[in-house]
Amino acid sequence: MGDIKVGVIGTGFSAMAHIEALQRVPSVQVVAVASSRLSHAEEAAARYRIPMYYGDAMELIHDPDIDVVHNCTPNHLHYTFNKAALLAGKHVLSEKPLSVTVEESDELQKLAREKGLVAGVAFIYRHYPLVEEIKQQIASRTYGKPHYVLGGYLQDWLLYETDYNWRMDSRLNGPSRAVADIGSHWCDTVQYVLGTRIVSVFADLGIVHPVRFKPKDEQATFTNAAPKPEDCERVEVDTEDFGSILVRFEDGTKGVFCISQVSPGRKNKLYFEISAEKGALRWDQEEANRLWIGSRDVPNQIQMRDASLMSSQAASITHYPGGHEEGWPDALKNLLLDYYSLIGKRKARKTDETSSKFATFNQACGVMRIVEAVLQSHERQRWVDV
Ligand code: NAI
Ligand code: SOE
Repeated sequence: MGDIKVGVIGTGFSAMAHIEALQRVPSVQVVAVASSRLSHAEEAAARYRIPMYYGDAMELIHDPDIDVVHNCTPNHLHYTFNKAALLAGKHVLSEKPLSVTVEESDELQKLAREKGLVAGVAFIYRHYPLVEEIKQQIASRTYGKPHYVLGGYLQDWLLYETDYNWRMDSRLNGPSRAVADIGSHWCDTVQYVLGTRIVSVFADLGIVHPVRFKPKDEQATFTNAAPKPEDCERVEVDTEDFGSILVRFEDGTKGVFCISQVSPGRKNKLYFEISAEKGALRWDQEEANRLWIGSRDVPNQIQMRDASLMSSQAASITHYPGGHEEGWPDALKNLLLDYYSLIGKRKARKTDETSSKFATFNQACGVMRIVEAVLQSHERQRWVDV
């Protein structure tokens, strides 16, 4: 059993993924789970053999046995639970976005720094082996200096007016939906890879369904079947379904990305293509084990994820031989291995903290500033500095 004791708040998609990934990290043990519904926490505890469960997240946060809190709740609860956990002296791994406003995120990153706690955000995509490989190739200038980046993050799960989720309610989600939910991942990943920050944005956002059908029964899902009108209420939606965003980076690189939760056939397509002096590199989350290398003078290449062909940094987060496909759950495992390695060093009072790769509260606060600048740019229809 691991000696770092973890409590997970939430029992939904993200929380279950965290619990499963935590079981792949040698030094930790999940000792408690909390949900707003006690029965959900009890079910999750039984399924994953977790000894404690709570119907109130604050009880988990104040459980003296717990060293680290994972906050896997809807966006509007990130600030409250992250803050309470830091004040209780717990390390925190929060789901993204860090909060729903820049002010809240700023307060959280300051608090984490003051308390000296390990505070990370689950920006998972930087933890894929081939994303790390691209980062290393860019840093070593294998293809020269980058000048242009394009890409996007496309999904289709909110295509129909009958697709509904708490993310449609801006009181629970915050003022930005597609940008904060998936655009935040794109910005974090590309900033990580390029090693430079987005400093200016020009955005054009859109809403396909200003009115959606919300199931009266909270547990119902209409993903595959058309709902009956009597089972729904019509609700107004004021957050974006899609958007196109021009970006400028601090080092002079320019770029563009699109985000959409209403693009048929695109399930979880986070992709980016970096053009540099002597070549281009492209990665697509839906084909995560392939790296496209574009050339002007020789045929283009596809590099498969294979530790023996990659940099030591990328090889170190590759766990299976080439051809044994790794994906989203493996990237989450990598994030946790990285995060808990730092907590382990703290426990052992080792001072070398420089090699951590996970997104800190400070970096996630920077992403919140981009999200806010995007909303302002769309409203004012002009460039906005981050
Ligand atoms: P979900 O709706 O599947 O789960 C939310 C969970 O929060 C539910 O179990 C609910 O019971 C719990 N909850 C709600 N209010 C609570 C309260 N007061 N106390 C305790 N628990 C409470 O939502 P999902 O998809 O898991 O999203 C949760 C968060 O995770 C979001 O912020 C989302 O952005 C993030 N997320 C991040 C991913 C990533 O790639 N890093 C992947 C999926 C989600
Ligand atoms: C829903 O859009 C979602 O689950 C996001 O919340 C995640 O962060 C993303 O990784 C996948 O899609």
